[in-house]
Amino acid sequence: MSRIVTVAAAQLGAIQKDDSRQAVVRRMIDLMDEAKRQGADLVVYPELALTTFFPRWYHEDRAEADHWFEREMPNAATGSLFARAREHGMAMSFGFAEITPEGRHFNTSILVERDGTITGRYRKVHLPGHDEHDPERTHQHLEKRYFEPGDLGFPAWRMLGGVVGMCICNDRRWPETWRVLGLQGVELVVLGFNTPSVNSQKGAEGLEKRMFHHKLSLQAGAYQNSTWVVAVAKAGTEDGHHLMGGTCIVSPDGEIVAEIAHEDDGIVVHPCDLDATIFGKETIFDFKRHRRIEHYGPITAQAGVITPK
Ligand code: CDV
Repeated sequence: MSRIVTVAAAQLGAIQKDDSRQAVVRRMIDLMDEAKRQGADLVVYPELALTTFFPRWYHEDRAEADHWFEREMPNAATGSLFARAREHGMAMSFGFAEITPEGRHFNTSILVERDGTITGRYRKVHLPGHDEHDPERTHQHLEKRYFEPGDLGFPAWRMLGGVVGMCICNDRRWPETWRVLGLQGVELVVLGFNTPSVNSQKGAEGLEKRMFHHKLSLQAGAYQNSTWVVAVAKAGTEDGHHLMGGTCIVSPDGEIVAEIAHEDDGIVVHPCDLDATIFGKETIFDFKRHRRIEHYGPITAQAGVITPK
């Protein structure tokens, strides 16, 4: 039986503060229709796909940001997206800001089966940025103000004939993310990102360097865990703030096999052969044979650095 999953990475261009969820969902449906025309089984959208990247805006009263959050999924704004996915028999993944019935806030992404069932939910673990207004920065990045760290770990799910995992944006820079997914035999990792093209604390770190770090992280994560990776940007200039593109699909060998070179709405499609993950998993990255867990204690026992005396 073929284990080829044809994946569409569906990049969204900028979403302005005043753009409605309904307008964004229409754009997502257009991308999904194109993905269907190109034979995709799964369409992957970015982090916080339904709104502008609102953590750049400081509100003294955190509750003023609550209107960017979704209280249920699907909901009135996204119902048509779920309906179209069901019509196409297409699985999908997208990110959104989640507020739970208990009032907890998370940066979340979901995996949705071809029949519209939500199979997987992931809540971003590695929240970058800060939680108070920081006048030293060229722009704010207040994820730590508006979200709690995810409480679900890094699960993986059986889906589309393989093992699929998710992470979100900054998570891709952390080898711990990839290895926890790798230890579940993940064959496809999908992730969305919103990455400002300049470091808010180091102006000299611009687009070129940031793109390098982005691809370095994805390619290392893919190779070292022998998994496909689909990484999808929200790109372009949102209310004067530039987000880089860099949407791409990476093979289990760590090679970029498809990418988008612009910053607008658009898709790139690739047939991902899940069996291509087997060689790496059975040889150089056969974890059971080669990992030396007796030496890895500090990875879970300490967060910060302890230098030698
Ligand atoms: N949305 C993000 O998590 N962005 C971070 C930026 C702030 C560095 C990222 O890792 O791309």
